[in-house]
Amino acid sequence: MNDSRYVSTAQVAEVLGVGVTTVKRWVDEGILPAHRTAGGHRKLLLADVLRLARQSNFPNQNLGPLFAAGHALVPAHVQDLEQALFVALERGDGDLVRSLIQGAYRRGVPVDDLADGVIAPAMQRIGHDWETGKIDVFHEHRGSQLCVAALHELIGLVSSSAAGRRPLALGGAPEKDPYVLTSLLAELVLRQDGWQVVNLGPNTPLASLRKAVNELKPRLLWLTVSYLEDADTFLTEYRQLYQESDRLGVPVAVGGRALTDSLRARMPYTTYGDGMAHLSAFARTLSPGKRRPPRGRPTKQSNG
Ligand code: B12
Repeated sequence: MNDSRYVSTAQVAEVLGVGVTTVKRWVDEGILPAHRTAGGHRKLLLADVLRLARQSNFPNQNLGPLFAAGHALVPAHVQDLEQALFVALERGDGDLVRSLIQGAYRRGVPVDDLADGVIAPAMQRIGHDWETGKIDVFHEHRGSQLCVAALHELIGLVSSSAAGRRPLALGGAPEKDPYVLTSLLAELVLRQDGWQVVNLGPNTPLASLRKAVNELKPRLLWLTVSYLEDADTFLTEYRQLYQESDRLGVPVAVGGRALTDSLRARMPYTTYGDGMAHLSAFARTLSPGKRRPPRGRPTKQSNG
């Protein structure tokens, strides 16, 4: 069976513009972990290859051939991709939404760029069309559901096989906050960077998140806040969560549309980000083995 999560050593050599022996050496040295498929062949995970390509930026790399035939229509530029996704979401074309999102990732667009440059702006336009009465609320719900479904499918594709222990990230959105995409994108970005992730998703009571921090002892806690019913209650519960995380040495990354400047001024946190690229950049500082290596020869990933 042809499993699209895997690529062969020959394909990797071709798209990274290096020799097959070089790829085999990386496999032997553990830079690229190898897997046996059901048929007994040695294969590499697409997610590992894309990460290596992003980290090392090989001078002769051309990721085009990694494109499955069905993804040939994915636009090359982020703005065109955003326009195409917006149209597909508003039209309710689930197959196209899936092709665009998966195709873009396969083509080498990192999940953080996909989140900040494609998905968030496309959803913002959908919200605007709803606000101005151009579309009905059902169009907006349908678009959100299709986007969530396509991103769930991406989880398997981005999840790295990096050998050994991977650092754990934990996160979610507070009680009454119904937004799903934000946490899902945080999960994808962190998985892409080689983390293990426990995503508690929307509507998570902060007292329970505090228990989860205690029990799971993550290396990073993220909190995404898109909607707040009562800022004062949130602040009280959030401060307790932060205190506990701080006591355990767990850094806290926060973001989301509901965290206004004035609210943030009253909150302790380790880092705040406007987008998923900021979350990814911060997460990389916590996991030295996963830092983007300087151009040139890639290094073996250390075990977080
Ligand atoms: C989808 C959607 C919904 C869906 C959510 C479905 C779901 N399962 O997720 C549902 C139907 C629940 C919904 C409900 C409502 N919604 Co609504 N919704 C949206 C919409 C269209 C998209 C939101 C989204 O998912 N965006 C995608 C995410 C990924 O983008 P983002 O939020 O910008 O997040 C980025 C950054 O903030 C950052 N970030 C986020 N979290 C984190 C965390 C960390 C650690 C870091 C570093 C960064 C970071 O990175 C992200 C990517 O760049 C927005 C429009 C918009 N402008 O976004 C309206 C919008 C937010 N909704 C709006 C409204 C009015 C409502 C309702 C009140 C409607 C109603 N009358 O019922 C309810 C309120 C529900 C509630 N309790 O909040 C308004 C809010 C207006 C305002 N000023 O507050 C908006 C802006 C639409 C509009 N233009 O009017 N909504």
